[in-house]
Amino acid sequence: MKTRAAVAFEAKKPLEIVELDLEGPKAGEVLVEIMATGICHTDAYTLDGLDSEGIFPSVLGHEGAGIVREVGAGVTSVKPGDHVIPLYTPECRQCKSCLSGKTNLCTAIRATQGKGLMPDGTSRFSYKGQTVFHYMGCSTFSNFTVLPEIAVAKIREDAPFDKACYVGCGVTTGVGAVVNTAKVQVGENVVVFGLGGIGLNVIQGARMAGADMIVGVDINDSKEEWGRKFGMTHFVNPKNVSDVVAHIVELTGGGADYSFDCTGNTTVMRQALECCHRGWGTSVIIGVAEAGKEISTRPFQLVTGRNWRGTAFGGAKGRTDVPKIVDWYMNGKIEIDPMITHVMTLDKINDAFDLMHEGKSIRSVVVY
Ligand code: NAD
Ligand code: AHE
Ligand code: ZN
Repeated sequence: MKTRAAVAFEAKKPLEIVELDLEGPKAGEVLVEIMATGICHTDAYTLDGLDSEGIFPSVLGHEGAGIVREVGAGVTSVKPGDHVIPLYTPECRQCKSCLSGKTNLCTAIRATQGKGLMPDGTSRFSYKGQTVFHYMGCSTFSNFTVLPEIAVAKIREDAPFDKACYVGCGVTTGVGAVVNTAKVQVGENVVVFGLGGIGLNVIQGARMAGADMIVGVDINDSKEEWGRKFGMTHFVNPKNVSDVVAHIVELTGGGADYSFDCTGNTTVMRQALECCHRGWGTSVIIGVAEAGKEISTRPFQLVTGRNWRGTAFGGAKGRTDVPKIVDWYMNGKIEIDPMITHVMTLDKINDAFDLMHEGKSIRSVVVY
């Protein structure tokens, strides 16, 4: 079949809207009509050529929601008509990682996914006879996409696609980092670096968990108002203080119980670790750093009890947790609507990247 898609033909070039050829689902795969997709900073990072796994030409996008239109042989967990969210972190429930109960990082298809291919080692997308690669196993910047059955979460049908799509990455990543990874407890102090589409979800996750102080840190002053809408109690612009770490340690009476990097900047990651409380503070890296970057700190920071860890997709097990997070939204436990600042059609998708780079959007959503 044909599908309209925004294709990343080359790094650092705008996406081009073209009609691609799409092969139907093979055994264990499903064809999904994407109804809406968010644009996450990770899409921009790959398009900007900063991703060591970046492959071109490819169909980016990993924060979508849609409807199953066709299923391949052997598919049993979803059927045509089901509403689903594509999962860049699948959940096979059979691999060593899934069975461990210790991680959400299913390894069933990670190797082919990282090469822009379906589990059988081929791509379903092509343009004028040339292969176009998948991205993060999702490729939601295409109106239709093919996904492994283990990489779709079935969600309730009354959830609006243009909001539910955000659960496909940003909401789950931010809220999940707080509740699944850090397991923030009532009364604890939280510091969030980077108040964008992810950081604001960390803030609302911390509010939901009953955190006491929720300190937001951003170099863009306009983010103060945004943070406060979702539960931030204090704001710090590092440009206005001489030493951001010392300032936060003072503000929190000794340091954060939990800090979160939502910037992808390795200097910020160090600050996030070092503003943690001596003896127990834990810093969670969410931000994705560009290829070649490394983190550093004095080992003394860890010797004296600070913990450094990371999280992907908020530690959420996709097929199990994503439907629950959609329920949280539908039941009013978490907010999504105000964070979606821009809605556009696919032909305007490059505007979403400009708005993000200019710090003018929280989330842009493309509706098909
Ligand atoms: P975004 O562009 O919406 O937000 C980034 C925010 O960081 C902006 O408000 C910006 O002003 C702020 N910022 C930039 N430099 C800063 C600095 N030096 N100090 C303080 N604040 C600074 O991006 P997003 O969509 O929220 O994504 C944030 C990061 O999370 C990206 O690196 C993205 O790739 C990553 N991410 C990771 C996961 C995961 O599973 N680990 C999932 C989604 C996104
Ligand atoms: N490809 C990059 C790493 C990118 C990365 O860390 N991705 C996150 C999700 S970001 C969503 O916006 C993730 O899930 N990581 C776990 C995984 O298995 O990819 C690189 O450095 O090569
Ligand atoms: Zn993302």
